[in-house]
Amino acid sequence: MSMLSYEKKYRVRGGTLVGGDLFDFWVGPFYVGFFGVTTIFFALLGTLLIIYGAALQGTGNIWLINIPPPDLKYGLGFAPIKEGGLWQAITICAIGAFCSWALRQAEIARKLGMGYHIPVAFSVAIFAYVTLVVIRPVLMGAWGHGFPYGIWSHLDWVSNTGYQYLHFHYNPAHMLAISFFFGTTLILSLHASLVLSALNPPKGEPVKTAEHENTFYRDIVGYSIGTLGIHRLGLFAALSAGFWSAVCIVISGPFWTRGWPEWWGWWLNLPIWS
Ligand code: UQ2
Repeated sequence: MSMLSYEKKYRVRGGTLVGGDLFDFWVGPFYVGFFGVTTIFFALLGTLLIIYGAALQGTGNIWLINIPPPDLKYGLGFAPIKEGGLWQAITICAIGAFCSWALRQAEIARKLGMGYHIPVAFSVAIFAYVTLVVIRPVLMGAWGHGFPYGIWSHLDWVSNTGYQYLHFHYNPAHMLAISFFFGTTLILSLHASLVLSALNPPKGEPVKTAEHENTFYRDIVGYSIGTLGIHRLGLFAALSAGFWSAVCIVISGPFWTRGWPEWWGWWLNLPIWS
């Protein structure tokens, strides 16, 4: 543990959001905290419920395990445990674990005197998940609109839901989400390759600096966004991908029920064509 001398200086009390000093300690390298305990609780319970669901289904095949949401007839009520109630309990555990994890990130950030960028970023991923299993099902009036928990089954759900709107690629928010996903991989590859090329020169040559990085991009595209700027751009692009993903699915059903190709009728119906 080469970082231990540095870490010791920052392993300080305080910064907790609830419970004061109660869980303010470490186990080995891990900070515990109140939200470490709640994360373990929800994650463990949720995992056990998934294993129970697999046992009920009668499969140990990891690809085929499927825990479906309740039938639409149960609306927004609780369903019997073997008829979607399990999915509801697992959803509660998942949201409990994800939110606990975000709050633990916030507590650790406070201890270290850092900004809240990490919990904010993770919250956008939680938001995308919650949009799929809570916000959209509530807007459509039934938990049955959530996606099933299973590797194969959730892919079927995505495919079926997409075809329900005829051609999901005509969904403008879906277009934005895809562009941000691809854009994120583009700028991360630009950034990672630039940093590695500067920090891994040929044997015997000195490591290069940010001045070299700036100069490379000024030479090739006439502009360098800078070492801080590239990380701001990366965070913006990644969060935008998650945000527009949530938007593209939440508008499908609650706000647009026909095929997405038809949505573009507004363009064909502009008065400028007549
Ligand atoms: C950069 C810079 C970095 C980088 C990268 C760039 C020194 C180490 C990748 C180059 C990025 C540019 C020009 C923006 C590209 C924008 C889009 C939308 C593709 O200048 O500063 O820091 O990693």
